[in-house]
Order: sequence, then structure tokens, then C-alpha cells
Amino acid sequence: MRDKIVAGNWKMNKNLEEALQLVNELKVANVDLTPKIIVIPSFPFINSIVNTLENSPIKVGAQNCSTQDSGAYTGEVSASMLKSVGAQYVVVGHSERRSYFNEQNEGLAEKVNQCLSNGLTPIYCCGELLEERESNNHFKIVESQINEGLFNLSESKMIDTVIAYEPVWAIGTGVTASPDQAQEMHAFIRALIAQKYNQQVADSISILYGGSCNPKNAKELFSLPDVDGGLIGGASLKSVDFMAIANSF
Ligand code: 3PY
Repeated sequence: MRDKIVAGNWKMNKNLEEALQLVNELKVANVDLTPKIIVIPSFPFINSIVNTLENSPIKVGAQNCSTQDSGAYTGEVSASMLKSVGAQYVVVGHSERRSYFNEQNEGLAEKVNQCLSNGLTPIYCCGELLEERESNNHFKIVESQINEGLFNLSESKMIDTVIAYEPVWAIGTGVTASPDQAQEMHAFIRALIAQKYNQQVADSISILYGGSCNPKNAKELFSLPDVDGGLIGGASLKSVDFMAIANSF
């Protein structure tokens, strides 16, 4: 059985005090839940949050990492640094990074490699733009994102990844993919993995849905056979909403 996961991508929100308040609320609320719960704050807060969550099953991730391990790369943060402060997951290739920072599949493959070489689990994001869906190119786009970003991995590394399908037209817009659209794309991604590796690998990888997932729609999305949880944006910033989503399995 693959992991059920609910991961909260806080994006560039909250100061230290607010971040700690949120994790303290989650820590108290987190009892006997089915999914793995991950909080993904901004870099400066990771270590304090890891310390605050000591003895809690809640895990901590980062929103990005460098393609490089160390050296003269001003402003960059490496996977090994993230590992050293207690992060366990890294979001790689979120659509905001692809669009605002021009991140391409090739560089994202390097980030995935950096994560895996440092014992971190990459949460590799893929998803099409609205015009790509409207022109019926959505499968082709997602296929090339998966192919170029992940399929250089050996089988033993591939099984240590998590994938998030986030249709760009559903991110921060309040529009959610319909259950049929989500299931169709998740099943497509799983079939690509089975084709490239084998069915066992495909069945072991958690594929999360992202894009305006909230307490109202989470139950229906998470009941789909190929949706293993969610990468949650805005709704992860309030403990009540995030826990309601985490309780939606
Ligand atoms: C969203 O739901 O807005 C996200 O971008 C989650 O990563």
C-alpha cells in the first residue's frame, strides 16, 4: 500500500511567530490520522519548526532546493543544508517556480537528484496550463514533465519520489479539477510509470492532487483510486482547514 499524504505548501506566507503558532496548533490537533502530514514553510523557519515538532508524527519539507551541492551560488539553499536542519521532503518544480523563475524540466531533474542523494524525498510537481488543456495538449505536457524530470532515475530511486499533479489553472484560482479530470490524469501518470519501470513501482508511488483543494472537496478527491492525497496551498495556512483536509480519507 502506498502512503496517503497531506502536505501543506505555505508558499511565501507567515513570519516566525505565526509559523510556530500554526505548527503548535497542528501538533495538538494531530491525533490518530491516516495520512502522513507534512508542513512546508519558508526556509528560515524550517529548523525551528522541526524542533517544535519533535516527538510529533508531522514531517517538515522545503519549497525548493538548489541544483548544486555547495559553492559560490549566492542566495541558493542546497539539499544537504535542508537535510542538516531536519527537512525530509522538498517540493520540486511547483508551477510558480516554473512560471516566475523559469524553471525547466532539465534543471528540475538535477534538483530531484540532489534531494535523493541527500536522503530527502522530492515532491515533484507537474501540471498543464489552461491553454494546454484547452488545446488538448495536457497529456503531452505532463508526460514530458514526468519524462524529463523523473525518468532518468533508477528504479530504486524512483520509488523514493512523490508526485504532485497540479493543473496550473486550478492553483490559487478557487477552481478545482473535477474528480474525473483528476482521476484521469493521475491514472495516466501511473500508467507512464508502469510503462517506464513496472506496475509494482507505479503502484508504490503516491500521486497527490494540488490546486484549490479545500475541506469541501478533499473527501471526493481523496476517494479517487489514483489520488493519494493532496498538496495544499491556501487551505494549509489555517490549522482547522488543514486538519479537516487531513481527516478527509
Ligand atoms: C495550491 O493549491 O494553490 C498550490 O499551489 C499547492 O501547492
